[in-house]
Amino acid sequence: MEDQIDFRRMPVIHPYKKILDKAYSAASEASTTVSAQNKLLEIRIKELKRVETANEIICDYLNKIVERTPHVNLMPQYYTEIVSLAIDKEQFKKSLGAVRWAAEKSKELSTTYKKKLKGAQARDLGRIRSEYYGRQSSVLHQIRRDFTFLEDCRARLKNLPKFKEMKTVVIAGFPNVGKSSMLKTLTGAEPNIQPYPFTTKHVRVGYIEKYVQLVDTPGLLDRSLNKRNVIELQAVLALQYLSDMILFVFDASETCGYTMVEQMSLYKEMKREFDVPFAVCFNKCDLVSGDELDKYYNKVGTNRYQVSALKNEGFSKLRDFLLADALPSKKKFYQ
Ligand SMILES: Nc1nc2c(ncn2[C@@H]2O[C@H](COP(=O)(O)OP(=O)(O)OP(=O)(O)O)[C@@H](O)[C@H]2O)c(=O)[nH]1
Ligand SMILES: [Mg+2]
Repeated sequence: MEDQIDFRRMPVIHPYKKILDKAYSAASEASTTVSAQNKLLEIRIKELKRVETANEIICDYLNKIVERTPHVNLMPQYYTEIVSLAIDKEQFKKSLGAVRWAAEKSKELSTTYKKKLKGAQARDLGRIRSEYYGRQSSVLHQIRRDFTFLEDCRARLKNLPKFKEMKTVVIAGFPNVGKSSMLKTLTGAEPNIQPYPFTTKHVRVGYIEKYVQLVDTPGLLDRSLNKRNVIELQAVLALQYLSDMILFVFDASETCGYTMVEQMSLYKEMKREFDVPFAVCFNKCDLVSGDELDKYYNKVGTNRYQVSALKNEGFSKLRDFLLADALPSKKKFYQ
């Protein structure tokens, strides 16, 4: 499945004239290698060689596009939804269908014209081959817009974030609460950074002992859920489809610029929206006293932790909790 949804495998889709130029010049070159004692026979073989070579290059290229382009129908649902935000999914299917059609049509043309060349009078050979070139060019001309469209899709989709199939915890919360700092502290290593298409925003992915995947979304959740733009929606969809758990981060010190009341209301909104287990972290506890936190601490369920990402304090219990149902002995769904 991973291979099928890697848009990086798609070949660059060149303008159709470039493919034709390449095919016809390779055809001319290949024909120069042909020689036969009988001059008439040589001309026939040369023309056959041209048709064959041009067809091989064109069909190989078209088939490569079809084979290496991920098929929308075979993708997991969350991926299809993200793809639909980036491109016109129906047009994508049609354009891929058009390339498949062109590959079949090109094969058919070469068979027809090779037959014609074999049975034709010597004086007609050149004309027949150029008729073949004309018809082959027209097949690619007909799908020129599909080429442009697919190339545009490739450019947009090649950078879609990739995730592994394992327990996935998405870190969420207002901007500046310390989500990225927590990812770094929890996973130790520098996270692997994945770009979102059309934007400078990135998602960061880190791993706890190879068993838990942590996804850090950029500071998106600063508006209520109905006012999102496309990029924000992508992150929300990723949350919806990827997460086995959401780790909601509060900035207990409020230095992020959002009050605890505002943060609590986002937390409640997310609890309503996402039907997955939540764990809650009160971060920046180095800046506040425990008493100040009490009234919020009791409102967030039992999976709650007080930490300081800056000082690397309070993480061992949280780490154990996140690992608890993902370790190999307990793995049920993630292998
Ligand atoms: N005092 C203190 N500062 C912290 C702590 N954790 C993070 N910070 C600081 O808070 C600021 C924001 O941290 P980030 O980790 O970038 O926050 P973020 O939630 O990823 O921010 P966005 O990506 O914009 O949503 C940085 O200046 C951090 O150094 C903490 O535990 N204590
Ligand atoms: Mg961040």
